[in-house]
Amino acid sequence: MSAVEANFDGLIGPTHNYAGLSPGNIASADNALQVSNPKEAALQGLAKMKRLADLGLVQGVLPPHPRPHLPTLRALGFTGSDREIITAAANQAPAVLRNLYAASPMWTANAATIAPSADSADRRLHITPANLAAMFHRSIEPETTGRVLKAIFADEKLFAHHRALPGGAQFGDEGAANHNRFCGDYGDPGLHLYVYGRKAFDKGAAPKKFPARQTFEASAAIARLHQLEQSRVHFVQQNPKAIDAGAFHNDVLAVANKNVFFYHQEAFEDPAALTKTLQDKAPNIGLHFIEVPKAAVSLEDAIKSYLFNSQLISLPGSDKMTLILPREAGETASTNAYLESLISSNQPIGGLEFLELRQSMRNGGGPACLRLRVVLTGEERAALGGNVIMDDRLYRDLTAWVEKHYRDKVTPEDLADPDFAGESLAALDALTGILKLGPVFEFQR
Ligand code: SUG
Repeated sequence: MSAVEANFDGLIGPTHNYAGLSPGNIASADNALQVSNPKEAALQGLAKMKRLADLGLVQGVLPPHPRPHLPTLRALGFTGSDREIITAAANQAPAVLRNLYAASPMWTANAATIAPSADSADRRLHITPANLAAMFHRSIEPETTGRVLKAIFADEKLFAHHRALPGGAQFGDEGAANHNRFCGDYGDPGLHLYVYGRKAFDKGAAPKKFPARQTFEASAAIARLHQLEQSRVHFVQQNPKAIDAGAFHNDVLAVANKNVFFYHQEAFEDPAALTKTLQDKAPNIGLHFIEVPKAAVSLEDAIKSYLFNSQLISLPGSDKMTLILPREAGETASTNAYLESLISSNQPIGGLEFLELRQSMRNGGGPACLRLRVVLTGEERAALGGNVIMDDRLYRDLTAWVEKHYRDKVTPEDLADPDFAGESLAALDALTGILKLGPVFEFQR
C-alpha cells in the first residue's frame, strides 16, 4: 500500500512563556522567568510548517490548548468568575497558575503515539494520546489532545483511538518522542523501536539526577494497544547517563526515517547490541545506522545544539534524505563540523536545512519536538477532518490570526493579569473557526 509520512505540528499558543517547569530539560531551567515573545514563536512555527509544505510534504497543524486551564483551577478549589479565579490563583498559588499557563501542547511529538495501519492487526491506524504524567503542566494535555485527534482522524473504520494510559508515574508515557519506526517505503510493514527511561516495577538502571519520564510498562502497553506483531517490536532503555546529561526524551539524541537511524553514541548503553537486534528483527528493511561518535560531538554539545532533534525527511523525487535542523546545530562548532563531514561523505543524508526556532528552543523544543509523524495511505489522507493541512491559504489565515491575537512580549507578571487570560482564550475560540474542528475545547462545550 502506498503511503506518505505527514507531520502534524503544534501551533504555538498565545501564552508561550518561560516558567522553568521541566526538571531535567536544561533549556527550560536555564531560561526560567525570561521574557517570551509568543507572536514571534508562533510565526517561527508557522514558517517551519510552510517550509515543509513547500518542500512537498504533507504538513498538518494541531491547535494550541486553552491556557490558562480554568477547569483545572476549578478542580483545585478556585471559585468565582474567570477573572476572580486568575486573581486568586496568582495570589495564593502562583506556581500552580504558571503550570496551567504552559503552551506545552506545541510539542506534538509528545501528543500521542501512532501506529500506521500497515502494522496493526486490524489494519486501522492506531492513536494513543500520551498521559504526560511526569510533569504536572503537561499532564493536563491528553483530554484535549484526544478530542482534537478524534475530530481530525474521525472515521472509525480507518482510525482507532485509545484513551491515554491509566495510572500515574508507573505508566508515564511521553508519546512519539520515545518511539521510532523503521520501514522500506512508508506503506510497508514497519519495525517499531520503543525507548524507555526506566522500568517502573523492576529494579534496574535508572538516571540519578533527572526524571526518566517514559516507562517500559507504558511503552509495552502502547505496543499491545496498537496491535503490533511482537516480532516487529523492540524495547530498549535510554542510557541513564544521557537523561542525567539533559536528554529528557530519546528524540534529543536519535532520529529515524525509513531505513536510516541517526543517533549519538551515548544515546543507548550498548548501541552495537541494539543495531544487531534491529537488523535481526527486520533483515528485509536494509537498516543503515549513522552513529555519531562522542569524540566528534560530545553528549553536552549534542544536547545543547539539538543536532538530533531534527527532522530526517525524504523529499519527493530525491534519493538522499534531508535533515531539518535548528539553527543552533549550525552555530555549535562540533556539530557544524560533523554535519559538513556527513554530507560530503557517501551517506544517505545529503541535504541540510536550518530553521530559526529560538522561541521554542529556549524551552527545549526543537524541530522534531514540534511535530507528530503520521503515516497515511491515500484513503486515510482523504478522510481527514477539519481544515488542518497547510497550504498557502491556511498559512495566510493563521499568520493573520497570530498577528491579530498575540502579544509580542510576555513577562512572568503578565500571568497574573486576567486580561491576558481572557485574550488568550478568545484567540482560541476564533481559531476553531479557521481550523473547522468543531467545539473541541471545554469552554466551547
Ligand atoms: O516537556 N518543555 C517541554 C519540551 C518538550 C520537548 N519535546 C520533545 N523532546 N519531544 C518539556 O519539557 C518547558 C515549559 C516551561 O518551562 O515553561 C517544557 O514543557
